[in-house]
Amino acid sequence: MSKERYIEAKQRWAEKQVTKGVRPRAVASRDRLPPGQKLTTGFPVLDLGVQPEIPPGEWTLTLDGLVENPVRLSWAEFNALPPAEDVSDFHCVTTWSKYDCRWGGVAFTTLYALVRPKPVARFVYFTGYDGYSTNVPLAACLDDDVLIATSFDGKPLPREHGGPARGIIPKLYAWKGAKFVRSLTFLADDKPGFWEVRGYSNTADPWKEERYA
Ligand SMILES: Nc1nc2c(c(=O)[nH]1)N[C@H]1C(S)=C(S)[C@@H](COP(=O)(O)O)O[C@H]1N2
Ligand SMILES: [Mo]
Repeated sequence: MSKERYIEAKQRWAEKQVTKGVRPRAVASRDRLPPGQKLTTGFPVLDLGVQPEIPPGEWTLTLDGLVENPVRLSWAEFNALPPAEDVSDFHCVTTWSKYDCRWGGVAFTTLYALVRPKPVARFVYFTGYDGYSTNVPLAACLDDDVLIATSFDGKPLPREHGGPARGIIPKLYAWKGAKFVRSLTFLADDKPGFWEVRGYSNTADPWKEERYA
């Protein structure tokens, strides 16, 4: 190995350690549990009564709407994008929270750079293969902990938790993370999703207890 390659490798390793170090997530504390939430060690499943089975050969992720470069990615194309991993807490509006969820997949920011949203795009509308939908301000999606996740705890995302791929937006209640995700549409105007039209909060900040509108 040349000296340069060695230094590059060491540098990448050091960067990884820093990445780990900036995410200290050791002990449960009251500061960590949003108001009205209870910690669970299990992983409840919430869906619309259907868990669509999408064979990898048929799975696509469409990114369209107000973007310069709309794309429809196959499973292979999606998985060829730079991988991302993040550990975050998961807060469901039905009052359970789960700490230290290790999600792997592709960072929203990677997809953002790929499709290049037009300046007028301010909202993202996520659709699932089960007909689910949810809406999120684009600004909220640009956090570095927002992923389209395809793995949980280092293993392929189980179907009951939204596999092959789901949205994860840790800073909002979990209904904003579309399971079985099929498309992301960039919009100028907000368009309420499945639960949002049924009285759930549009903004969904667990720290402000924005549960229902
Ligand atoms: N496609 C789809 N995504 C969905 C849902 C759904 O019914 N369909 N439920 C939402 C709700 S209300 C919650 S709390 C989380 C639950 O994720 P989990 O089943 O992995 O715990 O998924 C969200 N994403
Ligand atoms: Mo939920």
